[in-house]
Amino acid sequence: MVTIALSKGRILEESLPLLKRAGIVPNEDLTKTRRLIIDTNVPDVQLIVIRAADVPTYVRYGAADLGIAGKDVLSEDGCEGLYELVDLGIARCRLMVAEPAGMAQTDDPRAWTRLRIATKYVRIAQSHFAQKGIQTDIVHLYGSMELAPLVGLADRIVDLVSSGKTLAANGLVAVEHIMDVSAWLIANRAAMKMKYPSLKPVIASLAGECGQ
Ligand code: PRT
Ligand code: MG
Repeated sequence: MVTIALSKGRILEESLPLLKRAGIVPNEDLTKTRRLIIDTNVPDVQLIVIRAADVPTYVRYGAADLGIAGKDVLSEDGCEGLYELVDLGIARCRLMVAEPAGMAQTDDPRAWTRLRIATKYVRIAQSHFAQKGIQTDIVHLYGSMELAPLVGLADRIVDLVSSGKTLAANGLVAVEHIMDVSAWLIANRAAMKMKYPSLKPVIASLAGECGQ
């Protein structure tokens, strides 16, 4: 059996067409079912649907052989014991530093020395600013980072931006780019050795369908 870990939301929406073109179709409507393990039309391929940030953990422990996760989640995780196999080029966005538009009028990122940042990407933010010699006080949140500067919890945020509409709706502007993000196919290292013959066609068809 080959188990592929996916997460609800954007990754699932954009992975399903990719899986379909690779010949893998779930036996149930994943957006409706409450089931967490879903069989597919391919007898030895099953899907599990979990939280985005949990995908590297399931794959690391071998509970899933393969997984699809955003580069943001993978960088924050560190990916120890995992292979990052293929950039699937889906669920694209950018990890940015953002601040209130009023502050941005006079703020110069080149002059930053100490920042109070709200984010769920604690490791990425710490290493990004440390490399630039900027000290940080990080407020660790699990979501809705855009709210933090509006209520004085932090001055700035590190968060994902795709259309920019969420920032704009909250009076924020992006002032620094940290990384481009897209979803990657990842694999458990031991499974790549022990189960390679059964993983190979799945990896090859997914890689083929994303144009790599
Ligand atoms: O729901 P859960 O808490 O389990 O996890 P999650 O909310 O992170 O899941 P999900 O499905 O929203 O995102 C999973 C993955 O999608 C992320 O890890 C990214 O790799 C990728 N992705 C791509 C995004 C976005 N684009 C994105 N725009 N994830 C989140 N956003 C959010 C962003 O955080 C911000 O709040 O959308 C908002 C900004 O969007 P725009 O279009 O207004 O700029
Ligand atoms: Mg979500």
